[in-house]
Amino acid sequence: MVVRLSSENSDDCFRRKIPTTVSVGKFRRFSPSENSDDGLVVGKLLSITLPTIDISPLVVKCDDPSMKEDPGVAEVVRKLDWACRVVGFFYVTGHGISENLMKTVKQMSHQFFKLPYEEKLKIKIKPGAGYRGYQRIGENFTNGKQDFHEAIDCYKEFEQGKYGETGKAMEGPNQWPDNPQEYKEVMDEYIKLCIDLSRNILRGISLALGGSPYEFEGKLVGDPFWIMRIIGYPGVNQENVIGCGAHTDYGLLSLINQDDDKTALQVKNLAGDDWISVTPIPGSFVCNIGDMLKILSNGVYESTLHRVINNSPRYRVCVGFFYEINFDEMAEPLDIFKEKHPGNKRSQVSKRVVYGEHLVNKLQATFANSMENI
Ligand SMILES: O=C(O)CCC(=O)C(=O)O
Repeated sequence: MVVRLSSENSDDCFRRKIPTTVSVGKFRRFSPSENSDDGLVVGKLLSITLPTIDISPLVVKCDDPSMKEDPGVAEVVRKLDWACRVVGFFYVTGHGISENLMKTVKQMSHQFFKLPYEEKLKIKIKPGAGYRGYQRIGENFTNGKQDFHEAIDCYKEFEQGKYGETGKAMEGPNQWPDNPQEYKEVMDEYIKLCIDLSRNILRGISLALGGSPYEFEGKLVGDPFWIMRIIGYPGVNQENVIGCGAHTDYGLLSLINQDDDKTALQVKNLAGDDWISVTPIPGSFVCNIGDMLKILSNGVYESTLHRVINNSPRYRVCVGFFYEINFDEMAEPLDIFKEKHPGNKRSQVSKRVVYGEHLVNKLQATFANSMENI
């Protein structure tokens, strides 16, 4: 399971309405003639495809403190700003992770999910294993309803005792199967690259919000937690079986590596009355911002509802990487963004919680839920 806020239980979720001019925050408006080069034609926001952003200039300059001065980086930053304000979802290309590795990760995951059930159960998820491991079909719930998928859940590994009593529930190494061979090695390499990529995209997002490149690397996010879910959605013979119910992601930034030949991920459109299919673009990541980024940015950026319906008769794999804040910190608007965007009040939430506590509570609740229902 992964921590997500649903349309029903989000305490700060809001639905955007678009008139002929698109209101994206209190301080800025895009008219229908603007930004048509971003992969979005604003006048067609009701039926958009998501923007595609080639972030290669940002990747090249990611360790240069004056990256902001680079015209290529400035262009990436402008596109990130647009995508994060208006859609909350975008494709990322030019990210530096090889297409070959992205494919291998999915192929190995297909191989694992094809194994007999008894084999998969050897790495079964359980509280005693830090909630890490294999979760069978129907064990994950979104909005209180069973999702039609199976998964391997992994979390950042940390030393025993590092996060006190709260962290205890999540201690333990990730569980990897012996088959396919070298799965663990490949995934460990992939995770390292996803951590670096998330940090680099967030450098661009930090600039886009008017900060230095490093606002998401300080006290709150200096030791980022992460979650990885390797998800398998069986092919179905009937339409509209919910593989994963509508939710927003809880963390900062999500990187989705999906099968190239099935379209199943859907994003709620701006008017809130339809779903946009996220057609795979080989070699790209689908990137979306989570609720924590909405809070840290003082509500300038938006997390967007999405769901998964695999209408294909074939099995679909998606590897989702979720980059979060520190386990023992509470998400709050950063001072710099409160100063830069004082008019924004959208991130106000009725209750704030330490991230790790929230995660553990959710895991315990979901686990209890699945034991009762299966
Ligand atoms: O399967 C996908 O494409 C996305 C999965 C997802 O939304 C999630 O795990 O939060």
